[in-house]
Amino acid sequence: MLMDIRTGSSTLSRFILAEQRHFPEATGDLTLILEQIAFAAKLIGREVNKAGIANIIGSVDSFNIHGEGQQKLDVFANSRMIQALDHLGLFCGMASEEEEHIIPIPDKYPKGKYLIVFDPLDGSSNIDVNVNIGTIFGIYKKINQHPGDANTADFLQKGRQLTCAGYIVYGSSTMFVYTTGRGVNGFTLDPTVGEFILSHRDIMLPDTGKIYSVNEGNFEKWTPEMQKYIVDLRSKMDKAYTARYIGSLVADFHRNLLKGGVFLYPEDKKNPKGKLRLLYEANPLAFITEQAGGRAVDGFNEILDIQPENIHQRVPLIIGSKNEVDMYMKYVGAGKNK
Ligand code: AHM
Ligand code: MG
Repeated sequence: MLMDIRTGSSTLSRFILAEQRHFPEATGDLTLILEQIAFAAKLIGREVNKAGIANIIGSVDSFNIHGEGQQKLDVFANSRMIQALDHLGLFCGMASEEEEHIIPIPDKYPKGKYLIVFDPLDGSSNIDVNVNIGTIFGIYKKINQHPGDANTADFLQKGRQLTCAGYIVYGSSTMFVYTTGRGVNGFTLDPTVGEFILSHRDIMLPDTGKIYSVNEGNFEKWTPEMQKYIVDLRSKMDKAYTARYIGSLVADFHRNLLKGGVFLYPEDKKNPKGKLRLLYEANPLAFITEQAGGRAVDGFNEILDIQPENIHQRVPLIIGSKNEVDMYMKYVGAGKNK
């Protein structure tokens, strides 16, 4: 799976083009979109890397719609994603975790058949402390038969209908990971040439892993079933589980994708519907997870089968290696009515 980036010399562009040939009906649109996202990621990654020296760290005097203080880099990342994509003539609308309403395509540009949802800078509470953060995106086709701009209803598609999903993690290196439903591949940015190079081909999540990732500070707020699951993971299972929690979903997810394990952000007394967002976070990562052989649930349903009711909907997220997620479902009583 892990390739030497000196010998595995396929660039992201070359790889996408080769993939496109597997879809005879492909127009090249998705290729262009992914290249533009990669370009936005390079710009965001550059700002992330120089955040400490560019006086860009810190809050701006605004709050996003969830009431969280927005960081300057959140604002930067959000606008870079929009600017990279709005002019292509391929989208009829965009939705961002950072914006209350759907983002229209400016009138001066033609409209296309795609919709994109994104979390421009996930894990933003970690910006100030030099910890890994990321960008998450999902791409759909408009299925409702109306011309022109997308409306909110167009975004309320199940994750199962995703055409493409991916994320970028800004870590010790910058990595771009995506799927179009034909497996999951990862690309590492070679900063000396400014290209994403195929470094992780056909990523498969181990069926079981020994990592569990959860904010255990919430223990007292969890349901008894959730508490029992974690207590048993810690003490009674036949192998030694180990806890790893960064507090940046993309980074926690990425580590577990490569090493195996489970990430959990369940419902709790403070967040009765979970904390993470179905459209911007859970669905794209669930698509990647299923493509890599893993599983993602909310405790009752597969994440990808949930019918969204609004674009900023939160959802409990339990995601990762199949065995650990199956085990969670046994503990919380899957199948019972909510
Ligand atoms: P955000 O930074 O896009 O708002 O994402 C929310 C973050 C996730 O990256 C992470 O998994 C989670 O919130 C951590 O929450 P907590 O600090 O409650 O453990
Ligand atoms: Mg996020």
